This record gives sequence, structure tokens and C-alpha cells, in this order.
Amino acid sequence: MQRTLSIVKPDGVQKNLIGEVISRFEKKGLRIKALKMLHVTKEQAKKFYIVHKEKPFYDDLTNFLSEGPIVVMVIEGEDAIAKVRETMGATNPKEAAPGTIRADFATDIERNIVHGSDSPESAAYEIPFFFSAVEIMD
Ligand code: IDP
Ligand code: MG
Repeated sequence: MQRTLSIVKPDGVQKNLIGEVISRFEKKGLRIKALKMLHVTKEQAKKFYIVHKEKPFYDDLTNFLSEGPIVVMVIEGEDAIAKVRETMGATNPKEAAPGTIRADFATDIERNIVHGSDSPESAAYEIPFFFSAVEIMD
């Protein structure tokens, strides 16, 4: 069993896709173990995406993540990290496989609806960033 963090980003919430994203994960047999909606500040977005601080898109990306409400969730299952990433599709929707969330709904490489941890190390940083132990169901 593995845990991962996923986010319905501000564009996904704005496009009314919260249920659609969750449903796609559930249909893969993954389980939601924690869930909440919040609106992060620019400073919090910068901290969350600290691995990208040297990237040219860091400023835009952190403006985007903090522009409106997001839904954050802890997802659990066998190979949850890879399964969530497969369900999301490639970062750039033009390269995302047909039937993935990003292929179906993303606007562009930045406004791509959904986040998923890319490794166990990322999940270990991202899950406690948003959730305390008592907020995650056993
Ligand atoms: P991922 O979300 O598929 O893991 P990352 O490379 O970790 O992709 O990038 C984090 C987020 O930064 C992306 O989901 C997207 O919103 C944004 N991003 C990535 N690459 C670019 C880019 O080249 N231009 C603008 N935004 C980008
Ligand atoms: Mg990433």
C-alpha cells in the first residue's frame, strides 16, 4: 500500500471538475483517505513547489496555485503514486494520453487541472504539508 497527495488545482475547481477527478481515481480502485478544500497564499504555494524554485515558470506556477480554491487529498492504494500519475496524464496536455484527466480537461502545460506526487520522497513532503496524522484515515 502506498499513499500519495493529489490536488484539484484552481482551474479544476473553477471548471467544476472536483467530482470528476475524484471519480476517476476511485474507478482505478484507489481510496480517498483525507480530503479538504482550501485557498493557499502565494507564500504557501512557493513552499509547496519549492523543488521548482529555479524553474522559469516558478513565479507563474505559484501565482496560479494561489489564485483560487483547491481541493487536496490523500490517496491510498497499491502503486498509488504511479496510478494517480497515469490517471492524470503527461504534464503537457498536448502530450497526455487520450482519456487522461489532462488530455480531457487541461488548458495548457501550466493550467493542467491536477497534481500528483511524483515519488515516495515527494509524497513524504507533500502529504504532511497539508494534513496532520489525525486527518488521515487508517
Ligand atoms: P507535474 O505536475 O506533471 O508533476 P512538474 O514538472 O512537476 O509537472 O511541474 C509542476 C507544475 O508546474 C505542472 O503541473 C504545471 O502546472 C507547471 N509547469 C510545468 N512545466 C511548465 C512549463 O514549462 N511552463 C509553465 N508551467 C509549467
Ligand atoms: Mg511534479
